[in-house]
Amino acid sequence: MSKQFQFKLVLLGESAVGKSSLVLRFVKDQFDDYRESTIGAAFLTQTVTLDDGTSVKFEIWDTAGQERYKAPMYYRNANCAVVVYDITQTASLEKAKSWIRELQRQADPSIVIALCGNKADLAARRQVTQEEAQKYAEEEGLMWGETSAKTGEGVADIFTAIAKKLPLTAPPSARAGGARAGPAKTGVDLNKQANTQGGQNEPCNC
Ligand SMILES: Nc1nc2c(ncn2[C@@H]2O[C@H](COP(=O)(O)OP(=O)(O)O)[C@@H](O)[C@H]2O)c(=O)[nH]1
Ligand SMILES: [Mg+2]
Repeated sequence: MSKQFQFKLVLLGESAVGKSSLVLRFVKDQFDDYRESTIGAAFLTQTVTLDDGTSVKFEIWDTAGQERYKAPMYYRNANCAVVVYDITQTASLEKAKSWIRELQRQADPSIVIALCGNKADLAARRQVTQEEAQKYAEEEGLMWGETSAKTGEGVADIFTAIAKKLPLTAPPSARAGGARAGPAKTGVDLNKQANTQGGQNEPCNC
């Protein structure tokens, strides 16, 4: 049987950079120009299958509005974070950098962080160059990519790159909190891991 892993992924970034749109594109392959802001935290899952057949299931936590004061709750136990900025808004990169500093200080030290420049379809209005963002990401040891939730460009790539970067052979403590589906669907590794963490078989909804 192929290996299956499950990880918690959080999206962070300034409001309106396209976090919810990226999730919608990744999970449902849809885009909506007029979508309403997310109320509360949305929780979705999507699985990426790697070339060797390993499947990586992401539990995706999308934040909305209340990030500022509830952020630690979102990124607690996160295995990976996608920090999003809008390539047409310089200020959104500054905001992304402040999120990254916070994650580097407060999140699990093994967290995999990807910096994501969204709205790549609006290149004519670009304010953040690829060079600037990529240089910053390199200095901080982050993954980096540009995406367009609107066209779909780069979206699957960034999640697949994260899946490849995650410690798929690491000790259980490096992985997500618990198996959501029953034992038959989640794979041996995942269940073993859930048991070692005090029987947390449900994701944290707090
Ligand atoms: N042109 C373009 N617009 C986008 C893209 N991603 C999101 N948007 C638009 O930006 C606005 C904010 O998106 P949303 O996903 O709600 O941002 P969030 O607040 O970060 O979750 C919406 O009007 C989206 O339709 C993109 O890649 N390209
Ligand atoms: Mg949103």
